[in-house]
Parts: sequence; structure tokens; C-alpha cells
Amino acid sequence: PPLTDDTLPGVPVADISATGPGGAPVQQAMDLMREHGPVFVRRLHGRDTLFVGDLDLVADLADEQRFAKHIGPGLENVREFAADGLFTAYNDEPNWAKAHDILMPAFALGSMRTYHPVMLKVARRLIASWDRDARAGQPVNVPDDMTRMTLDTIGLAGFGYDFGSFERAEPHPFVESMVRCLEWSMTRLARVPGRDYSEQDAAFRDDSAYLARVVDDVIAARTGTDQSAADDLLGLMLTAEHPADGTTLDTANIRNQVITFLIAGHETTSGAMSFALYYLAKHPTALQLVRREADALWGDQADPEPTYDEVGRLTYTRQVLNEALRLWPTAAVFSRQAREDTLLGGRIPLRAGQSALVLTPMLHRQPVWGDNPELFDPSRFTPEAEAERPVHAFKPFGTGERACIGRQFALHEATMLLAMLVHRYRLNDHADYRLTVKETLTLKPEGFTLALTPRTAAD
Ligand code: MNH
Repeated sequence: PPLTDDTLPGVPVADISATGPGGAPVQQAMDLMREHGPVFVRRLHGRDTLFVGDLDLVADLADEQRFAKHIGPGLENVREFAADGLFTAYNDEPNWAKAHDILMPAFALGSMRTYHPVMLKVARRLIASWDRDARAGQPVNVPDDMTRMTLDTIGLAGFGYDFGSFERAEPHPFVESMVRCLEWSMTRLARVPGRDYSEQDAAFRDDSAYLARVVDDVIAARTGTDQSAADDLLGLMLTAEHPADGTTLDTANIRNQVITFLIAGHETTSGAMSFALYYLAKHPTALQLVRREADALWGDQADPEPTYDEVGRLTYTRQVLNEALRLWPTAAVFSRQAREDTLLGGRIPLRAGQSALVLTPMLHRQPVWGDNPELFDPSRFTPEAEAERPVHAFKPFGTGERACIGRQFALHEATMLLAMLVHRYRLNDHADYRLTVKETLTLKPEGFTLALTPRTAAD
């Protein structure tokens, strides 16, 4: 039964049926939370969603004994094209634990050494493209190019497959189909009962069939070759045996995992790098500090060759990325469900199976972040500041055993690229850009462009 006022004493209800969630449901929920406080129920055509941003309540939801990941309506929609891949698998679906156990070693910090050369190679593609644009006096579209870069990186590093995104004027069709699938997943949540959506659904089925075809190509390019056992993600998926029972992943599940990694592995990371560049373009002091850090490693080398260990020394650059992920965590919500009847925060009664949606951007603006949470300030992420802050105050990668498996991958790729770009270019905010955040399940700064000039020795 839907939640009602009575079942959640003291929790305000915001009914949005008149307007619907619109094209920016995350930002709408942020506004509602500013209005109603850090826990509220959003009601849409009689369907209720409990939104939580309050630190103590989120800390409670992070208790793995009492709560677990919930596949809510949004992820049920994503399941239509990612099925039992890691991101959308149910907790008790055997393929979740199996794939998790098989793939975890590929995401341990040490494995990033293996991916480093590929990440660098793709970073150089981006730089070659930006050099051409800079010479032509042509501004660059930041989120588009970040997406080219992250898609090529996960394709090559994970699956030995080259999307060649920088050789295309338009995004790779895989990206366009994927974005439409994500948009379908999001807008399907806003449907008005009784209306006809068969056209949208037919277009969605075409797109998801296309994603599956691309992925079958990616897999076919590898099976039966001497590369099938290569030590990347696809190699593990095709050959690694589960430590407990010696079985391998089945073919259908491998396809679902490849779709999952191609999507999860690039959308969120490209958004995070785009927001970080946006803040750097607007904050000269932070930019200066990143530049100093990069210059300390690479001086005036025209084409530095960052090493794996150097990326670990880019600590301020990493702080910038964390601060961008604080203000705009690019996967902005995650859902938790009660394992048993319980009292959330000791006061909100939830029955077994009932769920709550953590609204991460608002968690990241709670009083624990000080009295000016909207201010971009990377010094919030010095080791000293982090040691003093409650652990659950920062959750851009989710929580518990279903937290992001690709976190180190994303952070390594993004930290290296940001430092390389700041080392090489002056970032001119030529259009005096005003932030508008585009939502397609993930978040991006829409239409953000920069004009670049190569740095000279005097800069
Ligand atoms: Mn990622 C889960 C955010 C980069 C692959 N990711 C999650 C979750 C969040 C998240 C939040 C948890 C969702 C939930 O609880 O329902 N991920 C991010 C962000 C970035 C990111 C903000 C970049 C910045 N993610 C990546 C990269 C990869 C990846 C890169 C792969 C290379 N993420 C995953 C997978 C899961 C996940 C796979 C699901 C893990 C599981 O449930 O076992």
C-alpha cells in the first residue's frame, strides 16, 4: 500500500501530481527538500517516494544489518536493458554475488596500474583534439568531449574495443542510444496514468536492441581469439571461474555486464570531470593550485608522460574532483530498503521492504558542511578535514556492498586528465557560462563550452 501521512508521522508530504517531475526530477526534489526539510514524501499520482538528505537518517540507511540496496522504479526501468548486470541485479539474485566475486579483483586499487597506459592513451586523443580546436580558435564542448574520452577508455580498458569517438563529429551512436534509454528510464517515472506511450516504448525497444547488438560485436571481436583470456574485464568474464564453485558467467549475463559497464563506466565519470572543469574555470585560486601541482610534476615539458605513481601524488587535483562530486554527485540518488520492520532514525516507522531514496546532492549540503555549503571549496577534502567529518556525510559512490565498484577507476582516470588539461591549457570561460544541469538519470553541465589557449612559459 502507498505510504500516507499517517504511516509516516511528522514527515511532510509534497504532492507534485499537478506538474509532474518534469525534465529535472533531481533538482525538483532538491527544491522540495529546501522547502520541506531534509526528509519528505513526494507524492505523484498516489505513488509515494520517501526522500532523505538528513545526515543522521542517511547514516542509519547505511546500516547494512537493517537496510540493503533497493531496485526502485528507476532501476527497474534500467533493468529493461541491463537486466541482471551488477548495477541492476537484485541483492539475492545469484548472478550478483557471482559477478561481484569474479570482477572485484579487476577493480582493486592495484589493478589500476594495468589500465593506466590505456587511460593515458585516450587522454592523449582528447588533447590532440583540443589542440586542433585551440589552433582553429574553436571552443570545445566539454561534456561531449569528456564523454568521448570516458567511452573510449572503458571500451579499450575493459573490453579491448575501440569506439574511436574522437574520429566522429557526432557522438558514437551507442552513446545516443544509451542516452535515450536512460531518458526513457527517467521519463517513464513521470507517466500520467491513462495516456498512450507506445511510441516511446517502441523507440526504446529499438535503442535497447541496438545496444545489445553493439555489445555482441564487442564480445564477438574477442571470443575465440588468442586475446579471449586477456586480463581485462571481458577476459575475466569469459574465462574466470568463481572461487567457490568453479563456474563461469553465462553468455546472457556477460552481455548484461558489458552493457552495464559501458554505461556505468562512462556517463557518471564524464559528468564529474565536466563539473570539475566548470568549477576550475570559475575559481582562479583553485585552478592556480591544480596548476602548481601539475607543474611540480611536469614542469614545462610539452608532452609529459604521467606515471601511475604520479597520479597518486595529485592530491589537490583529487580534492577538486571530490568537491565537484560533493556539489553535483553525478549519480544523484540511490535507494535503500528496510530488511525488517524498523524505525528509521528511531522515529520513522518503515515496514520490511519499504524504501527511502537518498538525495545525495542535499546530503552534501547539510549543516555538517558548514554554513556556506554552496561554496566550491576543495579545502573541505584535506586529510585533516576528512578525518573530522562523519563518514556518511559524503556518498557520491553509494554505500555498503552495492557501492560503486568502479570508484578507483573513475578517480584515477579523472584526476590524471584534469591535471594534464590544466597543465597544458588556459581555460577561457569565453561564453560567461551559467550553469544549467541536464538530467538523464545522471547529471551534466549542459552546453558548457571553453575556449582554449596553450599555456606559454610565462603563464
Ligand atoms: Mn559507479 C554503482 C556512482 C563510476 C560501475 N556507482 C554505483 C553507485 C553509485 C555510483 C552511486 C551505487 C548505486 C546504487 O546504490 O544504486 N560511479 C558512480 C560515480 C562515478 C562512477 C559518481 C564516477 C564519478 N561506476 C563508475 C565506473 C564504473 C562503475 C567508472 C565502471 C568502470 N558503479 C559501477 C557498477 C556499479 C556501480 C558496476 C554497481 C555495483 C554493484 O551493485 O555491485
